[in-house]
Amino acid sequence: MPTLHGTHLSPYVRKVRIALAEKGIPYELNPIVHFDLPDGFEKLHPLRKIPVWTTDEGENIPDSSVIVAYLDKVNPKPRLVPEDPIHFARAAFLEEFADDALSATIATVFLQKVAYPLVLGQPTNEKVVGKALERLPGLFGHLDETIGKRDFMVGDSLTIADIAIASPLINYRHTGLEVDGDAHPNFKRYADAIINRPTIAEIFAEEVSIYGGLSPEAAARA
Ligand SMILES: N[C@@H](CCC(=O)N[C@@H](CS)C(=O)NCC(=O)O)C(=O)O
Repeated sequence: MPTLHGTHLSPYVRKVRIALAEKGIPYELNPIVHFDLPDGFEKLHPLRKIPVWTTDEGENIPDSSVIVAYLDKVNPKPRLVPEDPIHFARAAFLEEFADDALSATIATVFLQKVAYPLVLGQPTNEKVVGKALERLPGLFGHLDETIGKRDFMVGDSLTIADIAIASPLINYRHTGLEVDGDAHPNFKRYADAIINRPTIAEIFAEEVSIYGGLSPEAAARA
């Protein structure tokens, strides 16, 4: 069986897991964390990052975007990377937007509010959280404008753009925070719907069952 290497809580690993769930591809998860990778992991990923996908033939495919693009070629149903050139360009940019600015900003909040206190026993640095939270309205604002009244970011079905955006939103939800519906009503409606999509809701519920309530706020809300 193919193996996906990387912890559930990485937004990049989760991107691949959502794509695998949408396509109904069976796999094993090797939930290693990026700050404690085994010796020799550079043979799987030269930059020692997660995720890596190991095929049945023993080919190691690094990088979430590359893995999803590969899976879309070997198992195109449902297609997640649009074929139409303009739809492809819009989805590829939104994937980059989510992987870069959105994931990095939410990761700062997630590490400070969840990972450092729970895993390392370090207190949350509220100043760092505050600075990261100042960047979010600009990012959510772009997504609010892009989604408007539609259900999907590109075209009329789920694409890699929606998956890439949903993934860090789950980390955001693990911190106990929600998109502000007064400031970003379109994006709030979209975020709630995408996180409740069965494949994504199942992955979110599995993470909560493995890692517990994560943040005190999330535990109080559950
Ligand atoms: N562009 C990469 C980003 C992967 C990435 O940065 N993963 C993090 C974990 S969430 C990591 O392995 N970081 C280790 C490092 O940067 O050294 C992808 O989409 O797979």
